[in-house]
Amino acid sequence: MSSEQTFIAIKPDGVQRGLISPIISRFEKKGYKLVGIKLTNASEELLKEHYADLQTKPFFPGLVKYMLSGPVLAMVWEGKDVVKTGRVLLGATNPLAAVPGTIRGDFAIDVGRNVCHGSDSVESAKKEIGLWFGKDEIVSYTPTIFKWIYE
Ligand code: DAT
Ligand code: MG
Repeated sequence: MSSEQTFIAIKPDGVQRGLISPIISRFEKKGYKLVGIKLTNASEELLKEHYADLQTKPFFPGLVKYMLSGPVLAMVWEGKDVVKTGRVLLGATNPLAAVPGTIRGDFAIDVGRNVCHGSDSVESAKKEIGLWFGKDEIVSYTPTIFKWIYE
């Protein structure tokens, strides 16, 4: 069993559009374990740090404004290969290029309203989890169904 963790967020458009339950459902049904969750209004400071690698991009101000436009559902999911596979569940950054069956492929059109975020590496997952969550907000438990999910 892997303890790899990733940071997954439902952006303000996803929250407003009532997409919290279908998005969580896909991670749950896959077999991943939810170990942290909170609905939060992110600060501008946090968002600028979260997207620090994009600060020189022309869309950066619009991206921060969008992320400030409402509450974000911040989550930490755990399991085998969850960073890479989590991004497969989300689909391509540009929803028009995202395959049907993925979250962005099914629920979004514009890249600036792509409803969800997922860490792109184990290293950025660690950074993002540390930014969005305190250590006491991450729980540890073993779901009893795990013997039916992992061999
Ligand atoms: P991802 O969210 O798939 O990791 P990213 O880290 O490259 O993609 O970009 C972060 C977010 O910035 C992305 O989810 C939506 C926005 N974004 C990326 N490229 C964009 C573009 N060309 N125009 C507008 N927004 C963009
Ligand atoms: Mg990214």
